[in-house]
Amino acid sequence: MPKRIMLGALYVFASLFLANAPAFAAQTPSPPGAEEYIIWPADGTVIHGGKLWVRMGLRNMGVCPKGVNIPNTGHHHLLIDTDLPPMPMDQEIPSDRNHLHFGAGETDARIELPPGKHTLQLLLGDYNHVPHNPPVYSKKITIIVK
Ligand SMILES: [Cu+2]
Repeated sequence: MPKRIMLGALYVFASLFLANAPAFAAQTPSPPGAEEYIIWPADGTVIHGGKLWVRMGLRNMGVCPKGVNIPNTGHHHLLIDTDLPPMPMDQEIPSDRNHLHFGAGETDARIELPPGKHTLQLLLGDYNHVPHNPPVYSKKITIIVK
């Protein structure tokens, strides 16, 4: 029965392919009600001197260091003077001066910004620094450094 053998081989091939496919495409799910928010500073805050603490808040999920894959957790990323990555946000969050990673599970950070207007926004990333599905991010705020 050569035809049956052929189908069997195809089935094995297809299941190998399907088993491997989600590793590339799947994003870590976020639970309903998950919310990122900036505790401090408040929108419109004027900072004198350029150094400030940023306090990061998360509801209905937990903070976990990078590399540790536990459901409903992630680590904070602070986006400075930049927009959210384009949807579907299935790529690793960049690591540069506009995208700070808090991979040790920090929930507050001391940052320094030059004088002027700046935007801050938080984006949660999974153990691989990829945003969840649906993505969990805060409102974007504007602060003024004098
Ligand atoms: Cu990260």
